[in-house]
Amino acid sequence: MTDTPISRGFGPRHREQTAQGRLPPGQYVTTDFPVLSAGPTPQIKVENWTFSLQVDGSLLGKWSWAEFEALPQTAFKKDIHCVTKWSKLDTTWRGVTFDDLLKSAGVATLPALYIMAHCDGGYMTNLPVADLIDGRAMIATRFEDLPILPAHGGPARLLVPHLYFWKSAKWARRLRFMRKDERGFWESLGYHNYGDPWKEQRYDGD
Ligand SMILES: Nc1nc2c(c(=O)[nH]1)N[C@H]1C(S)=C(S)[C@@H](COP(=O)(O)O)O[C@H]1N2
Ligand SMILES: [Mo]
Repeated sequence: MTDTPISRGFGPRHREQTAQGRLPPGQYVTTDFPVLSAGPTPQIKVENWTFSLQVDGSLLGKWSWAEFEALPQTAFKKDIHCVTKWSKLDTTWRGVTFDDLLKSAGVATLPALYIMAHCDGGYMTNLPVADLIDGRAMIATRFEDLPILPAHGGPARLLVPHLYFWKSAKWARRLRFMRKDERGFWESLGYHNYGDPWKEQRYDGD
């Protein structure tokens, strides 16, 4: 499944032009994949990995690696945009959508409007639940058909491609519903609370 439109007949000659329409203000296209981490890369063994969904200190769902791998898998082909101004076009990922995670946990009614993503290593980022549902986000376990490298967030990272990439939490282990919005790591250090690249919401007040 992909929702990036494919324009037949657009050759390399037109690539620049195509990229421009897909490039949020202030961004440039890169073909390599920079690593941006606020701390060391945790080495996580999938045997010890679990993923959980929480509200008010209680569990809504918890999955082992094997259980997670048995959930419905979805492919994304998306452009990603880092606040440090690089964008990478047409990145391909596979994983479990937030919708399918809710379904698997039997959560029919959303318990709150905000989510905090918690990661190994202590990184956190906050998101409105509305930005995770309706196929807009996944917990990705594969990048370009291979397991995600540890530096890029493997074994599993959040992927919310329509927001600046700091919202795509690497080494994600827990999503916690919050009744009131709280700020994550970068959001507490002056970065924008929401981070829409198309509105260039880089810093607080943008
Ligand atoms: N756990 C964790 N997730 C994180 C970060 C981090 O430091 N720790 N950095 C964020 C930032 S600022 C960006 S731009 C992307 C970078 O992902 P990459 O290293 O795969 O390019 O991860 C985001 N997710
Ligand atoms: Mo970033």
